[in-house]
Amino acid sequence: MPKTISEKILREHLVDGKLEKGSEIGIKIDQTLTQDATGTIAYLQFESIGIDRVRNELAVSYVDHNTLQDDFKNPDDHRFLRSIAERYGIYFSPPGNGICHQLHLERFAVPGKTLLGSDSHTPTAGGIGMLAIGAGGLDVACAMAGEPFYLKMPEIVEVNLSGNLMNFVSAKDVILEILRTMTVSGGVGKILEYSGDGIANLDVPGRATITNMGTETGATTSIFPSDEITKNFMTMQNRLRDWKNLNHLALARRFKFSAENLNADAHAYYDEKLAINLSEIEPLIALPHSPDNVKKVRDVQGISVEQVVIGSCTNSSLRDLKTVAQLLKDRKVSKDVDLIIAPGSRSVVEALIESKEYSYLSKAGARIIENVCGPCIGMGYAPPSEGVSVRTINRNFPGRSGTKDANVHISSPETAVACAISGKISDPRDVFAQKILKCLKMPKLFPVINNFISPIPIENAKNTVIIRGPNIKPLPKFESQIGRMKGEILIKVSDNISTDHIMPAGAKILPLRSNIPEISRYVFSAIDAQFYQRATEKKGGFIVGGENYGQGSSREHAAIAPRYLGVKAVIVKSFARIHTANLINFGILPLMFENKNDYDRIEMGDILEISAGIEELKSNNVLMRNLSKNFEIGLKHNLSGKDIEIIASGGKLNFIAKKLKG
Ligand code: MIC
Ligand code: SF4
Repeated sequence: MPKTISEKILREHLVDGKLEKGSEIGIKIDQTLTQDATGTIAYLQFESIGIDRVRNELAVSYVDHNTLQDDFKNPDDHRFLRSIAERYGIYFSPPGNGICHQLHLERFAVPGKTLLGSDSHTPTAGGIGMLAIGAGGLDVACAMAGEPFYLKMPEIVEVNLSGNLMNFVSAKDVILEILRTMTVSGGVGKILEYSGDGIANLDVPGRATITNMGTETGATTSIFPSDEITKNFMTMQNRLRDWKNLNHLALARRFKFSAENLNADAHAYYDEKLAINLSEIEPLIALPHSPDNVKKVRDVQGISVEQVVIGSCTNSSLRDLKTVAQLLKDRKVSKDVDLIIAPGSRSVVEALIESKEYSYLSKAGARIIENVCGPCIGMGYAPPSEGVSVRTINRNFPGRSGTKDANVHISSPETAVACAISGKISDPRDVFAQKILKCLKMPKLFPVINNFISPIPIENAKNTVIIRGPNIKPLPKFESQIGRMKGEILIKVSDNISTDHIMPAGAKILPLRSNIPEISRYVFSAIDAQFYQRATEKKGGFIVGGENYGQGSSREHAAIAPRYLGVKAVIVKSFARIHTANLINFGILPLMFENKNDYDRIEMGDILEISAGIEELKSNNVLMRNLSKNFEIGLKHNLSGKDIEIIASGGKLNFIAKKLKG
C-alpha cells in the first residue's frame, strides 16, 4: 500500500495499536523538548516518576519564556531547571540562547524522527520532515521516562502546494490563507501533510513558519517532505549527518525510497485534500482577536499602527530577519511606531552581525531585544491602551499582549516592516514598489554560537544537587472525583475559548507556573474576575463551554489549576486536542453534550448532578440532571479505556505510580 510521510514515520515508531483512523495508538518518542514555562512542572512530574536518567534519545530543556527577572521567581526557576538537566542527562539551553522551536530546528531536529514538546508549537520541526507534536508537560515527562505517547490516529490531510509566491508574499501569508479557509478548529484530529511542486519554492524556515502555525488550526501536527532543500538547510547548519541519519536509513530501507529523501508514495491515500496555488496568494493579515480572522492587507490598509513586533517562534529565523534588514536598509521607522525585534537565536544575531545587516536594523530605529519569546507571550513590551500592534507572532487572543484593550494583528515580516515604516497598515508591495526581495544572501555555514550545556555522565550526574528556590512548590496530590458528582456551574463560556482565557500568561502570572496554589487565583481572571472566589466558596463544580474549548497553548496549568480549585468536569460542545489530554491527565472529566442545543438550556449557577461512575463511563452513558431547572440530558465522551482508568485513578501520575508498583 502506498504511504504518506506521516504513516511511514508513525509505522516506524508504533508500539501499541493499529494505524487505523480514530483508534488509539502508542508511539515511541525519540526526542523531547520543554520550555521554562511548562518545564518546571514537567520536571517535578518527571522526578516523581522516580527514574535515574531520561530514557529517550535526546531531551532538551529550553529557557525562553520567563526571562524577565524582576524578582527571584524566574531566576529561581532557571536555576532549578539547570540543576535538573544536569541531574537527569538533559541538554540545557540557558536564557538568551534563543527560542525553543527555532533552536531545535537549527540544532537538533532530524527528518523521520519523532519529537514531543511541552509547547503547542513543537510542530515547527515538521518543517524539516520530523513528526513533531505538542503535548502537556506530564505527557512529555512520561516520554522522557521512555513511555510511549498515546494519541488517536489522526486523519491525514494533503495540502498540495503549486505555483510560486509573488514578490513580498511569504510563508506566513500561506499559513494565514490556510487559516482563513480551515479556521481555528478545522485541523482538530488531523495531520496537515504538504506536497506538490510548490514546496520546491519554500525554504526550510518558510516551511517551519507554516508547520508552526498549523497549530492554530488545531491540527495534531504538520509535516513537509525532507528533500534537497532540507539537505541544503542541514548542510548550512553543519548537520548533514542528521539529514542522513540512521533512523532515516532504516525508514528508507523499509519503505524503499532513496535514503536521503522522505516523501509520500505516489497514490498514497489521504483522508482529505486541500489545494493551494502559491501564485494567487496576496499579503494577508489576521485582525483582532483570532488567528483565523484573516483579510487581505489591501482591504484594511490605512489603520494607524503604534507598535510593530517582529519575532516569535513563527518568524524569527535568519531568513526573516535578513528580509527585514534588507527592507529597513537606509530607511527609518515611522516616528509614531515602536519597532521591536526579538531574534530567534544567538546564531541568527551573529549571522546578522557578520553580514552587517544588524546595523541596518539598528540604524533604522528598531529596538533589538533578547532572543526570547518576550512580547509574544506578554513578557514585557505591551502595546499602549487601545493600541494597534502588528506582530509576526502566531496568536492574537485578547489580552495576550499584556494590554487588555490592545488590537493585535498578525502578519508576515514583509508586511510588518511596511507598517513600521509607513505608520499604517500597508501592503508591502506598495511601500517597497521598486525593491526586489527574492535573492537573500545566506551564509554558506551558519555561525553556530550556542551556549547549550551538554549532559554529563550518569556517575557524576547522580551527585548533582537540585536547587529549589521558594518559588518551587511541591505538586498537589489529587484523588479520583468520578462517581455521582454534584456541584454548581461556576462559569459558562462561548466558542473557541483558548487556554489564554482559562489560564492567562504574561509577566505577572507566568512566574507562578511552579506554584499551583498561587497561580490558581488567576483562573479565568481575564474574563471573570470573581471566578477564583466563587470556585473556592462553592468548593469546586463544573465549567460549561462551546465549540473548540481549550484551543491554543499546551499549558497544563489550564487543567491543573481548575483541578486544584475542585473542578470535576468540563461540559462543552467540542474540545481542542492538547487541552483534552491535559484534563484527563489531571483527573477532570472532559464531557460533551449529546445534543449541542442543550448548551442553551443551562446557565451559570445551575446545580448539576452527573452520574459518571466507572460503568457509566465505560458504556459512554453519562446522564446529567439539572437540579435547578429539573430536567435531564445525555452527555458523551471520547475517552479510551486507558483514559477512563487514568481519570478513575485521579490523574496520570497516580496511574503511573500504581503501574510502577505493579
Ligand atoms: C504559547 O505560545 O501560548 C506558549 C506560552 O508557548 C504555550 C506554552 C505555555 O503556555 O507555556 C504553548 O504554545 O504551548
Ligand atoms: Fe514562545 Fe510565542 Fe512561540 Fe509560544 S508562540 S513558544 S510564547 S514565541
